[in-house]
Amino acid sequence: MDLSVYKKDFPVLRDNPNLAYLDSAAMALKPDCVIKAVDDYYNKLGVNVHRGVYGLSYQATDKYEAARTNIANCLGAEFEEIVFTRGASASLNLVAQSYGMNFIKEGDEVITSELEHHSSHMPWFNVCEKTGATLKYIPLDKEGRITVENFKKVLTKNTKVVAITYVSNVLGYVTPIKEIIKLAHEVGAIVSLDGAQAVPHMKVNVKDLDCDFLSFSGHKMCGPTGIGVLYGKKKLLEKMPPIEFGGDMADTVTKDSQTYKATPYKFETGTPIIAGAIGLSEAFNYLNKIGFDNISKYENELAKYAISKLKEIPEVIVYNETCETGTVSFNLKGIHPHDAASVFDNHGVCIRAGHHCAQLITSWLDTIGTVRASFYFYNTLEDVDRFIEAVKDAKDFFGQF
Ligand code: 7TS
Repeated sequence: MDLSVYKKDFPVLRDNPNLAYLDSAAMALKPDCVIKAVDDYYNKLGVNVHRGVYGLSYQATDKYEAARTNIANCLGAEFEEIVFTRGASASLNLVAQSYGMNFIKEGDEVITSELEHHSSHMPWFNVCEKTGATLKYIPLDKEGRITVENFKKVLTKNTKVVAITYVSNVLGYVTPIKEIIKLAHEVGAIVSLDGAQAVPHMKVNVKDLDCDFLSFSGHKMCGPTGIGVLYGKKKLLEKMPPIEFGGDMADTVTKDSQTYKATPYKFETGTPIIAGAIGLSEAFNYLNKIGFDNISKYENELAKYAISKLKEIPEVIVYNETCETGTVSFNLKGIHPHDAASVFDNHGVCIRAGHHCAQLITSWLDTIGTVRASFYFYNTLEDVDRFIEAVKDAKDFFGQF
């Protein structure tokens, strides 16, 4: 299977034919169809939704709400269960601020892991600090994975929330989430899933998973920046209070009282991210056409090829040899990841270096950071070869000192 034919759909790659863009875990590039969908909204509509009593505004509202319907269908969710946010971080914080601050109390337990991105773990650290609940960490296995066996060791009848990642942004491991959700539900806990690195790469169906919340960003799945989704089970969203107040979310307002619209609108204060939602819906259509199974298989083939080449270089430490997705984390012995990254730039290879906003796992790996190459379907074997040349060059360059 060769998905690199899709490379032609990306203006940045057409304009930079020698670029090896290996930083899709930070942000995916945007194909023509998504840019056009955003462009069309601004060119042909360009007005606010839910407010105007004129044709253009009705059309903009229809487009915006059609995006919600499409995204709900793609995830197996209901319309009312899709809240548009600024991104995964905003979605994860909404769950913690609304559900956590109102339904968690002293004596309760929240389970998370050292594999988390800061945006998954920190909101719950804050909730526990404020409420007196206890934050517990699933012990990782020797590779750094979350396992069902280790999850059972921290799960108790006091567990009220499990807040974990579906796919790690540093090691690319896939959490055995279905079994974990089942066990969490058996003790009455809810599961808030960080899907930022999962939804762009694999078919995710919330009904099949039975997760309570799922958060992700549009920009990591070929969508625009500034748009994200919080999926929440309707019965949970209905009982959760809003955390932001103002325009569009209010129902009736008097000097003595205020009431709010039903979900999802009570969580979307002010003018929404109209172009973002329309663009994200188009990104879902585009990825669905390529096929999520094809995407995950292809990017893992690229990662496996990269890992096999990296292992031929004795100075390289690979942290996630058994990774089943498209992410490779490594270091060159004795070389700071940021120093190594500077050499990559000279080769036209875009990668990320550092702690990747996941300091718990870089500490666990006993390093200050890693160099991370993250592949997507528009990458090619040639990109991997270019990347390996850059690794060799970095090794030779810093090896002189
Ligand atoms: N959760 C995970 C697992 C992530 O990888 C990221 C972003 C977030 C949450 C936050 O997403 P945002 O869109 O709100 O920023 N991760 C990365 C990364 O790995 N490199 O840059 C951003």
